Amino acid sequence: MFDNLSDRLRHALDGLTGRGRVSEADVDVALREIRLSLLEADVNFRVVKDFIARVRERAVGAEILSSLTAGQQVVKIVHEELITLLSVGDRAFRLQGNPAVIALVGLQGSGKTTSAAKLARHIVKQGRRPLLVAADPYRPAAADQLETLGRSLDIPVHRAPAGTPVVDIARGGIEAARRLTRDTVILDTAGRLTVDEALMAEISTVIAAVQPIETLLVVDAMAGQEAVAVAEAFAAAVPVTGLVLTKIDGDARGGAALSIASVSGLPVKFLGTGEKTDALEAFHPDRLAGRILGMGDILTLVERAQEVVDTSQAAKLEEKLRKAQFTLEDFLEQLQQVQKMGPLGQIMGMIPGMGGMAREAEAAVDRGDLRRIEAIIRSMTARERRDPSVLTAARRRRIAAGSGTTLPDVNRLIKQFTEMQKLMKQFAGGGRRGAATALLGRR
Ligand SMILES: Nc1nc2c(ncn2[C@@H]2O[C@H](COP(=O)(O)OP(=O)(O)OP(=O)(O)O)[C@@H](O)[C@H]2O)c(=O)[nH]1
Ligand SMILES: [Mg+2]
Repeated sequence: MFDNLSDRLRHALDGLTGRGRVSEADVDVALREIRLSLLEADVNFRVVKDFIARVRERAVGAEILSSLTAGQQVVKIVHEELITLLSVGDRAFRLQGNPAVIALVGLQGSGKTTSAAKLARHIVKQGRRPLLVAADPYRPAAADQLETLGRSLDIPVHRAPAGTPVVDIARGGIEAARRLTRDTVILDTAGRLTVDEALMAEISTVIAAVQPIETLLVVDAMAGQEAVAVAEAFAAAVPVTGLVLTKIDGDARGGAALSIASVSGLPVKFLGTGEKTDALEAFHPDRLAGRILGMGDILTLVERAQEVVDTSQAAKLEEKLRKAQFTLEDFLEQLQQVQKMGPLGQIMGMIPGMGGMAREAEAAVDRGDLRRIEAIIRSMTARERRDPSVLTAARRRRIAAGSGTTLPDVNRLIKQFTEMQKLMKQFAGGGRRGAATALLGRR
């Protein structure tokens, strides 16, 4: 979502860091470019105006411009002000109460049901025992959707017959949680196409009845400035405690994400970064600011890796690399681990200095390169995976047909893999660092 903005901001700042001395006029040129890129990213114009004014005030201070590192210092100021802009309100996510009640509210299609499941998964990791409650009495399909998600996560879902008043569903959910000794209730409420009185009245009745410790407003970041207006309308009617910004992975321009907290006064607590239930991140202003300015976000990357990488498996892999016993089977396993961490482009964007290459990786994924490799390996027998030297022309043709690829695709993969194996053998004994470099170099 922030690619374009990120490119432009970095370009504007390069103009400052790529020189010795920096004058007030240089700062103004950069600020003009920053202002335009923020506006083009659909950031609220008042927010942009204040932001630029704050950066300018701090940057043209005499001590800074006369210093030899003026350019870097201005970049630092932009980074800090970006963090300030995103740091509105209290972002703590509270889970007090027995059970702790969390309500998700928002317009239709904003991502409430998906986010309910994501949050449930998120808190299970913290050792909680959530119960999902389908508090949408209008569409049985809505409860079905939540039930499916709950089943996939092994988290129970409470639902009530169609037409049950929503307050009764919510209360029933809380009773069910006590009965089932679940310590957290996540209420997935119904949405409407636009903010209307009936929706607000219904939601405020439910909120008043069950007093959630967190009432999270789910907003679709793709809606741009409209999302900001929605947040203001909800906040006026119900005691919203925070925002979940969804579809951050989309191709909208990012303006909503950057201005919503500052305009609405509501803290962003979570970001939805994909359709799957693991695509939820706690919101960290410093990390997002770093990502936008191309400084990377190693912390989020490490967290994701820790979540998905099985450490015993990693140790086994290391051993295999060292002994040069790495097979196509292991390679497939690695591909899957990387994919579990999320879209490749997203991952690379978090590595400092890799922002630019992220696009290339994404293109490789779009071309289906990874999927093709996976399909090819899956179409092999266990023996073939362990020892590609048995792959005769006839077998390769069978694999191509079975994986929906072509013979040249299969040949290329095997050739690459064999070369990689050769390299690894050379490096075997040279320590795992050598082997790892060889591996990465061949990818
Ligand atoms: N790409 C992407 N898609 C998302 C994200 N969150 C939700 N979606 C998709 O958005 C669509 C709507 O999501 P739901 O969770 O059903 O939305 P809802 O608010 O519950 O919708 P109603 O119950 O109809 O009001 C689904 O197709 C989701 O897969 C996200 O963070 N990224
Ligand atoms: Mg829903």
